[in-house]
Amino acid sequence: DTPPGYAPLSDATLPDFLAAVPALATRLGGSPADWRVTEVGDGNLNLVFLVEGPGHDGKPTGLCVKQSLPYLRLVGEGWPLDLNRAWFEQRAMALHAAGAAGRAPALLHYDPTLYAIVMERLSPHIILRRGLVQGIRYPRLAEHVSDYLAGTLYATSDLALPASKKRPLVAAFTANDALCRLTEDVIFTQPYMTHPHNRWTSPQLDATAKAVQADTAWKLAASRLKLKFMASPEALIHGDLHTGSIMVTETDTRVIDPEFAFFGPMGFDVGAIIGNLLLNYLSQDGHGTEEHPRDAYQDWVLQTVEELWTLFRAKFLHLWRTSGEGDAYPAALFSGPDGTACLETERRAYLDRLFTDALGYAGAKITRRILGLAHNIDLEKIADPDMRALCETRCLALARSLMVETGRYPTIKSVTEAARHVR
Ligand code: ADP
Ligand code: SR1
Ligand code: MG
Ligand code: MG
Ligand code: MG
Repeated sequence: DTPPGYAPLSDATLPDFLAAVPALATRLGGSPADWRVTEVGDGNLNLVFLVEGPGHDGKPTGLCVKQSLPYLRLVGEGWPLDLNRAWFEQRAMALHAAGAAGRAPALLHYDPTLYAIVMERLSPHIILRRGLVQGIRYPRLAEHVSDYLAGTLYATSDLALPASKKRPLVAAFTANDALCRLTEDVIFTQPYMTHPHNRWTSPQLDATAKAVQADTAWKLAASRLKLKFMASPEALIHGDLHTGSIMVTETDTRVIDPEFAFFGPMGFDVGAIIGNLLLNYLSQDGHGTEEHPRDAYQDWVLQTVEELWTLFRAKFLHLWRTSGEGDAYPAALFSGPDGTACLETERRAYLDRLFTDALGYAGAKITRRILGLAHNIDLEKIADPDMRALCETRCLALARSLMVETGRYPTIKSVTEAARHVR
């Protein structure tokens, strides 16, 4: 059952929907009959349409319309899913834009009856993961993603927001229960048990998947990370910040798809992107050829991981030093040189804990893409199953170590060195 007035949009009905919103119709230009609609959704959950109109002054203009389906698209109607995820997505887009302006598509309109978001169409951007699989470099990726992470996470945390402003936001996003539970199930639970949703490269990884189910230390680490995910409303996190949620050109970077947003641990977002980049690094041996080796490209991926963390840490610390208005560390308690020094030590310790969290989550995000329900093209596009399984085995070895032996990684350099040497 869907709410009154809701129906999935189609190429045929979309022009009428847009025509009824004057600002959108004006932006597209011409008349609805002139608008070209294509459904491009390649994600796991929703419908996504791109619409192009003649615009003004002969300059064609596009829009992107994203609509919730009443089920999980990847699986089909047999897996119902809360339509309201679109509301959380557009609310997160608006709140995150305040902390990280320009790092996401502009939000243009929200229709609460159709659960449809209208946003800027990104062009000629492509999904980062696709670019990484092709071996394309993005020189500003670390700078832009660290801007997004530091800006969104700091601005929605207790360090920046007075408690009276943050608590109502935490309450509102607590209702994104369906998507939080999806993450809890498919990332932190199912990959570690026998479950019909799971799949892996078989028979090559059969023994590994079985061993994971008997690996108490690994299961404990996954459950501890899950507990932190459930019980740490640190900031409004994106909640699904993998390399398929970032669109890029060589000079621009935009984050899309924050439908999993809720107040959770900051390390989950930071770890998601680091984990996806490490997975991509380890998949490159399956894409390189003698004619087109990927060794230099792999170096660039790891350099990006290092820069991303280093820049994020510096930017987050800078924001905290220069614009803290939260209630947790009242300025009156930390006046004078002693207070200043001890607050700085506190800030650095906070970032050290965040780093540890991020490494654990990076490992969990890698593991789920190899043993769980939803996989990544980085590995899926490796046609030879033996080569794919070799890359996946290395991914799992690194992932387990990041989750179980997190203390072995005091610096981001120690993580990238481990990725280089994992066998
Ligand atoms: P899902 O929630 O189903 O994963 P996404 O938000 O990730 O949906 O979008 C699915 C696809 O639609 C993306 O992979 C991308 O190709 C395209 N897309 C999404 N948003 C935009 C946009 N603003 N501009 C252009 N293409 C977009
Ligand atoms: C059913 S699992 C689908 C996955 O796709 C989304 O993008 C999230 O990563 C989710 O875990
Ligand atoms: Mg997506
Ligand atoms: Mg999504
Ligand atoms: Mg190599």
